This record gives sequence, structure tokens and C-alpha cells, in this order.
Amino acid sequence: MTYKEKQINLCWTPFGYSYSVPLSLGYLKSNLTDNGFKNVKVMDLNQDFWVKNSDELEKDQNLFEQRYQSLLQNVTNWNNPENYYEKIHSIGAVKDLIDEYSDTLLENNPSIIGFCIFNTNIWFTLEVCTALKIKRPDVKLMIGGPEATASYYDPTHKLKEMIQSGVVDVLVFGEGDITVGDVCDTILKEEYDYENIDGIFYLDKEGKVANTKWRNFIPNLDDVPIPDYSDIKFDLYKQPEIPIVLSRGCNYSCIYCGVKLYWKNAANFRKRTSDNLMEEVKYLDSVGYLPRGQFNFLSFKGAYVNTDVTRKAETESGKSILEEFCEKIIDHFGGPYPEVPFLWGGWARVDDNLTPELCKKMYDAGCHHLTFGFESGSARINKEMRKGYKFREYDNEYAATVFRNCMEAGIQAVLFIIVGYPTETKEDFQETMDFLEENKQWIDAVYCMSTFILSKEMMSDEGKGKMSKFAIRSAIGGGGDIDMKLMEEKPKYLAGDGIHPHAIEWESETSTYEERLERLEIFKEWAEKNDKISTSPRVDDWVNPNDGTTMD
Ligand code: B12
Ligand code: SF4
Repeated sequence: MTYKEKQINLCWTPFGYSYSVPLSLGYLKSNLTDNGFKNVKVMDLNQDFWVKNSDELEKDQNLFEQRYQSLLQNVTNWNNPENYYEKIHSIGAVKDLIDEYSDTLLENNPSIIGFCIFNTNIWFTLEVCTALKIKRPDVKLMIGGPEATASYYDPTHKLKEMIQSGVVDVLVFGEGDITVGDVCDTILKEEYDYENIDGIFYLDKEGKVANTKWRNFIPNLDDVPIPDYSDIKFDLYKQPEIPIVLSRGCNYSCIYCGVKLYWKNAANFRKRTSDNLMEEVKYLDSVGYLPRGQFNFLSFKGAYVNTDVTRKAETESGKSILEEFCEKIIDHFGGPYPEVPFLWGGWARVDDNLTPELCKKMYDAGCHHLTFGFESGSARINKEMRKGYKFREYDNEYAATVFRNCMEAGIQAVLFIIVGYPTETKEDFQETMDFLEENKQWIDAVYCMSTFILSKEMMSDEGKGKMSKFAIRSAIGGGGDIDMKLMEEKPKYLAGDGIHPHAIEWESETSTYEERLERLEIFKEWAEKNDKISTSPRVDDWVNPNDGTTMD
């Protein structure tokens, strides 16, 4: 057996949503296969978990459902280790799952097992890794994914401890498409020259946790092979939402947004061409993932779909990539929706490039809804957030026109708002509510899950120096475990350090936590009264499998 024939397993562990398809692993598999690795298997144990428990989950009164489903709604149960151990690990079934899944992962005798971690499955994954190392110490374990990348910024992150203790062999941060091949190569050749591979943490020859430099982002996304889902049985997912990533990174840098952790700065924003995107649509169609006559859903991912705000021609045709892509979809399927055999949704920015003509074309290409980061009806707060409206000052008339264009074309406009952004006054909040009331005919639904959460992303180095001057007097972590008395001796504004991830109960000069909760209540009452609670996408035969959360 050559080293390229050795078995590599790539895995998603519970707990994620039941409809999520493992896009990242599809990317890694196609990259590894392109590099000559012969035996790469994608194993979605998160999906296995939902399938195995589907009978139980359908019984309303079932304790299992109550426990898992409600725990899943609240991400702080999963990304906060104390909550995880207290509320989740204590459920006996979880211990059995760890044992079962570590056995499943070893069944085909792998040499390497790779895990993709998010903030929701990190603690469970680390437990599976520990069980694996006890059962088969010779199998190398590598970890990548968004939470692995986020851990790059935290020197005391638990993941570093796991490398130190020898449970995790390699941690990959940043874009993993090329790194994964390099790591598998060096392990399977038994060379272990980790120091020559960009974008990883590992245990160096002195037994210390070391890292190499951040890997350069792939300049041309069309060079990345499209995801390989050949190990995935789409029909087993509850209402699968198939993601197609239009772009990576974002060309803006809103202060509160976590995107910069993963993609650094706006200069790393890249888009795929419409031809390359069509290749993926055709692949999904050819392997039967887009069944005709049955409701199916694609989710156009990336920062947002209408990224062509520079207004420079992006293509030879002089049109935006989005417009070209829509035209090619309609063309390929022989006419406008319903000839197009799927619906799609995506995130969008409030931008007047969403003209009536473009909206119509998007609708014809299957666009069902757009989810806007509207955030606030206050122009001042939009500025505070550095939303970066480039071509004109933000104003509410401008936003209303964009939503009207969508709704008139038949596309549902779903809005996200932020309640209680730092410096938001009662009057600013009222401006948001006034906007919603005045424009409700152009809005299908509005979504806001909680009051504003100070995140470690927001306070990361990438945001340093740009932070608005809001005085935070104290902050308590989302898990309720850290009490921070920050401000007296610290500078007037915060950046970089001191804030516990996901602090929700903070207090500033313009609001207390209780005041923000009151604002949230006002919003919720309005949303209920006007039937604007986000249950998007609203399709008659669609049952949102994750009631209480939003599909994006
Ligand atoms: C597309 C997307 C999805 C898709 C696909 C997910 C996927 N990655 O496969 C879907 C809809 C399924 C999804 C689901 C979720 N997502 Co999501 N998603 C995104 C989004 C919009 C784009 C990511 C992207 O471009 N992916 C493309 C590939 C190239 O990037 P990638 O997935 O990170 O994978 C690369 C590297 O991380 C690495 N890698 C990944 N896994 C592994 C494994 C190994 C072994 C190695 C070596 C490398 C490696 O290599 C990959 C290729 O370069 C980002 C936000 C953003 N704009 O970036 C959020 C984001 C990644 N999602 C996030 C979250 C939290 C989730 C959910 C938990 C739901 C939720 N609460 O929002 C679920 C988890 C999945 C599940 N089991 O249910 C967070 C992650 C935060 C964190 N620190 O964990 C993000 C950053 C959004 C945010 N700020 O909240 N998501
Ligand atoms: S909020 Fe949206 S536009 Fe702003 S940086 Fe994040 S992804 Fe980009």
C-alpha cells in the first residue's frame, strides 16, 4: 500500500443543525482527491445523530427532544465549557455517544482522522478525540474549521492544551484546502516536518506547542475544486439546505462582525466567477441533489450575495457576477422559476444595486428570500458600526427602497436587527421601531434573538483602534460565569483584551442590560402583533426543522 492509499476520515460530530450539509469536508475531500489521496471518507456523525434519533425526536413529549433541542437553541450551552459539562455531558446518553462514535470512526482502520469544529461542537469533539487516543494512540488526529481558526487568537485556548497533552496532533487554522494535503502528506510519509507547513499548530521537537505562519489566502477561488459530496446521502437530512459559497471573506469590516477572525481584512475578499458557480449547480443537478417537482433549497453563502458594490464591471459582459449567475441558471434549466428546480436564499447588504430589474432576474433564477443585516434605523448607529455605506449616507428611505424592490419582485425581505448596540440610546432604538412600522409592507419578517452580545471577535486585534468610544462599565459572560469590572482604570474604550467572549450583561453609559431587555420586549411585541416573526423561508410545504431559530 502506498502512503496515498492509507485511509483518511473527515468528520463532523454532533451537535449542529439537522439540515446542515458538511460543506467544509466536501471541500477537503475534493482537494485531497485532487492531490492523489485514494481513500478519503467524509463521515457526518451529526447527521447520523439526528437520523438515529428521528423517531424519538418526533414525539412531542419526549424528554430527549426537550433536552437536546432546547440545548441546541442556545449556543452558550455549547461553546462555554462549564455549561457543556454541567448541562450536556451530564446527560448519560452523551457518554455513550462518545464511545459509539469513536468506534465508528475507527471501523475502516484510518491512519488520520480530521475533525471540523464550530463553536457548537468543540467540547464534544475533544471528548471524542480523547476517547480515540485511548483506543488507538497511533491514529493521528487533526482539527480544523471555524472554531479552530478562532482559537488562533487565544493563547490559552483548550485546543492548545490538547496538543500539549498529545491528544490532538495538528490544528489547522485559516483556509484549509491546501494545508490539509500538506499535513496528510507529511504524516502518511512519516516525515512529520510540521514546521514547513503554513497555517498549523503542532508539538515541536522540544515538546512545546508551536505554530507556523498564517497561510496566504488562495488568490483565485476558481482554482479550488468544487465540494465532493459523494459520501453524503442528502435524502437522510431533514430538509437539507445545500450551501454554495459564492465568495470568501468580506469587502467590508463592520466593527461587530466576526468575519475578520476567519478572513482577516477586506483585501482578502474573493469571488468565484459565474461559470465556476454554474459548475457546482450542474454537479448538484447531475448527481440528483436537485430533484425536480419537490421543494429543495440552496443557500447562497459568503458574506452576502450582492457584493458588487464597487460598481466596476466584474465580468466581460459588464454585468455583476450575481446577475450573470442568475442568467446562466435560467438558461441552463430552460426558463425562469419554476423551470429552475430549486429555490434559494442568501444574505444581502442594504444596497441600491438591488434594482427592480436585478430583483426580477433573481426571482426568476429561484431567489426566494434575502436576509438583510439591517441592524438599525438610526443613521448614527449605522456609522458607529462602520457599516461602510459608500455611495451615499445611510438613510431610511434608501433602505426602504431596497426592501420594496425585493418584495415587489416576489422575494421575501427578512431583516436582522441589533437591539442595544453600544451607544444606542432610547431615541436611536425608537428610530428602528419607527422604520419597521412605517415600512412593514416591504418587510416579510424581522429577526432578533437577543440583546447585543459583546463578542471576542469584536474585541479582537483586527478591530483594534477602530473601536468606537463607548464606555463599558462591566460585562458578564454569556455563560454567566465571569464578572468583569473593567472600566475605571482602563481607557475610555475597549479593544483587544479583557472582554470575555459573548458577554451579554454589560453596562454602558447609554444602557443597562435591563434597559436593553425592555427594548427587546418592545420589538418582540411589535413583531408578534404584526406577524413579522422570522420563520423564513415561508414556503407552504416547508417545516422548519429548527423551530425557533432562523434559516439563513
Ligand atoms: C457556509 C457556512 C455554513 C454552511 C456550511 C458549513 C461548513 N463550513 O461546512 C452551513 C449552513 C452548513 C453552516 C452551518 C453552521 N455554521 Co456556518 N457559516 C458559513 C459561512 C457563511 C461561510 C463559511 C465558508 O465560507 N465556508 C467555506 C469553507 C471554505 O470554509 P470553512 O467552512 O471554514 O472550512 C475551511 C477551513 O475552516 C478549514 N477546515 C474546515 N474544517 C476542517 C477540518 C480539518 C480536518 C482541516 C484540516 C481543515 C478544516 O478548511 C476549509 C477549507 O478552506 C460562515 C461565515 C463566513 N462568512 O465566513 C459561517 C460560520 C462558519 N458558521 C458558523 C456557525 C456557528 C455555524 C453553525 C454552528 C450554526 C450557527 N449557529 O450559525 C452551523 C454548524 C454546522 C452544523 N453542523 O450544523 C460560525 C462559526 C463560528 C465558530 N467560531 O465556530 C461562522 C463563522 C458564522 C458566524 N460568525 O457565526 N455554516
Ligand atoms: S456584517 Fe456583513 S457586511 Fe459587515 S463585515 Fe460582516 S459580513 Fe461584511
